[in-house]
Amino acid sequence: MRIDAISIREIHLRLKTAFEASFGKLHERRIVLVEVKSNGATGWGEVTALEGPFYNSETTDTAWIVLRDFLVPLVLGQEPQSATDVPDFSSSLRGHEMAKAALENAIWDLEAQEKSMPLAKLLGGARTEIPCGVSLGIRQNVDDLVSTVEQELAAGYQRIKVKIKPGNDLEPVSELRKHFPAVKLMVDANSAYSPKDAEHLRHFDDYDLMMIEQPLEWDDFFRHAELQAKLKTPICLDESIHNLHQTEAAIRLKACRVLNIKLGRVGGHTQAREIQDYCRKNEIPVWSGGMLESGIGRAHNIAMSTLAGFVLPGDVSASQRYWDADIIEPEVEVTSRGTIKVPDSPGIGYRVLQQRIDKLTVRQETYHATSTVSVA
Ligand code: OSB
Ligand code: MG
Repeated sequence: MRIDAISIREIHLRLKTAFEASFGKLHERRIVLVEVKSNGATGWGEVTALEGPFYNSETTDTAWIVLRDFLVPLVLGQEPQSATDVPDFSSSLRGHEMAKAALENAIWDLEAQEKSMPLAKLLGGARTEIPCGVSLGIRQNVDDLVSTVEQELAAGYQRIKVKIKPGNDLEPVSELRKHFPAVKLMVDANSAYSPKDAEHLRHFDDYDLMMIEQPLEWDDFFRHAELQAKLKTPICLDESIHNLHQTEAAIRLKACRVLNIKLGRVGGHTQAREIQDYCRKNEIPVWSGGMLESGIGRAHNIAMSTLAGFVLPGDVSASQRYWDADIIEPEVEVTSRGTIKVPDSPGIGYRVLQQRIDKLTVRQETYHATSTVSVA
């Protein structure tokens, strides 16, 4: 396929309810969408970076610049045999995985459409539905949290993750365990603790948690390994993992026993697929993280979650939990069993609502490949 044109655009989408993590509180998403055209078809990808560099070093605006000034020129006019060739075009660029992922994933969507195949199938996924959990932001009030958990369980979700930070951690967890003794429960610290907190973190061992996600700094495998040796609760790495070789390092150093794969954070489907495969062979359970994505990013997460390594419920949940109205149709819905049915139409499998996206767009730039002139 030839990459004929690439558009980048920024849309604004207001979250139904503000989301608080240890790194801050989010009210509105500024999302960059990437649209790739080839032979009359359009593929879509989403940059999952947040507005500020508080989760990882990328932001909405850095992704815009990296796409415009570096990635688009490297990919425009190329003729990849398959989307797996795309990482090679941008291998000279360090970091900026979320910007790279949006472009690569759009080309995966295109390839799946070209082959009239659901993206999940093109990736090699076998699951026809994926198990789902929810990620709940930090609350000031524990009763609030308990009633939210009640609602999410009633909606069918299979596991509950709560965000924690120092000063708002053991109390909500012990309260939730009291109310929901058998629920699959886990916590996510987003790097809010330091190695000095090891004794404090050991108290989490009393609550039969599935895992504690990213307790320590985003780039510190060594101290996660030291902490894991002191905890019964498995550590799950999120922020630390950007590629396969870091995955290998983390697992061989015993820095974690579970992995959260985020498609944006690891640079796209090609790398995500390799990471989950390595984890499966090394008996490390994997699940799909989320970045408060719109329907386009969510659809890509669903396709990725059909791969064999994704054995645990992910943070991939219904559109309705985030947005008054999503930008795809049908919206992502969750069954009463707490699963999402994997769509079986070609590409990402959801209709992209172009008119609604146009209304939400605050800036857009389109680049066309210069037509090749054959010289006799
Ligand atoms: O650490 O998993 C995280 C949201 C934004 C940034 C980081 C994280 C999260 C979530 C929410 O936990 C996941 C979701 O519901 O999309
Ligand atoms: Mg996390």
